[in-house]
Amino acid sequence: ASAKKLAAATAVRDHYPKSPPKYIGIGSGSTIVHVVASIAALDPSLTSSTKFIPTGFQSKLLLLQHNLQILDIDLLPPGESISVAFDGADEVDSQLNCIKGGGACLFQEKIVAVQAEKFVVVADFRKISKTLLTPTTWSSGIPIEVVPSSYPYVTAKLQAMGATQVVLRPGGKAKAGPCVTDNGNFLLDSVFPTLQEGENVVQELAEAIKGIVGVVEHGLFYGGSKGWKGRPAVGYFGMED
Ligand code: DER
Repeated sequence: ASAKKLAAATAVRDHYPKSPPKYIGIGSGSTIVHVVASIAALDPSLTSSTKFIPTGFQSKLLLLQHNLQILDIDLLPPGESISVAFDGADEVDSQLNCIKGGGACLFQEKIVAVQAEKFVVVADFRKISKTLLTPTTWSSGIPIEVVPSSYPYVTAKLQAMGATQVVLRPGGKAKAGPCVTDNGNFLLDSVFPTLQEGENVVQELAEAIKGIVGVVEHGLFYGGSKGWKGRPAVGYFGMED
C-alpha cells in the first residue's frame, strides 16, 4: 500500500490545483482511497469551497467519510468543467492509455473524465505495461458495459473481432447471477491478444468495440489529444512496496 500511498500523495501534490477549484472528479478503487485522504489533508482553503464529483457509491461514501462536499455529475452546471479528475487504473501503458473498470464503475468514471480539463490516473508500478493487455499486468481483459439483453450478441461480435475470452462478470459473493452496474447493465470482461505498439492501436480497438450494438461503454481510456481534453498524467512509481 505504500506504493499506492506515495503515488497518491505525489499525484495530489503535483496535480491538485494551487488555487481553490470549483469541481474535482474522484474515481473508484483502492488507490483513490489514498488520493482522497491526501486531498482531505490539504489546507481547507483549497477544498472547502470545492464540489467533489464521485464516480459510484464507493467514491461517494469515501468523500462523505472525509466531509468533502459532493455533487452528482448530472448537476454539473452547463458550460462548467471539472478542473481535475483523479482516478485509478487496472493497467497503464507507456502512452498513458489505460484499461479501467476492474471496479465496475467505468461508465461513471468515463463520463466524469471526459468533462475534466485534466485526467490524472494514479497507479503504482504494478499497473504499468509496455502495451495494454499484457497478461502479467492485467489478465481480465477490457471491461465492457453492455445492455443486459444484448450480451449474447455482443459476446459473439467480440469473439469475431478476436477476443480470446469473453466473461459475463459474475456477481460473486455480492449477488447471485451477473454483476449489475450502477446503471443496471452487465459487464463483459474481454481478453484480446496483447496490443502491439503503434499510433492509434488503442483508439482503433476502442472504436470497433463501441460500434457494436448493445455496448454502452468500454474500459479503454486512451491518452493524447484524441482521447481527452488534457493529456492524462500518471503518478506512479517503479519502486517495490
Ligand atoms: O475500476 C477502475 O478503473 C478503478 O479505478 C480500479 O480498478 C483501480 O484499481 P485500484 O483499486 O488498484 O486503484
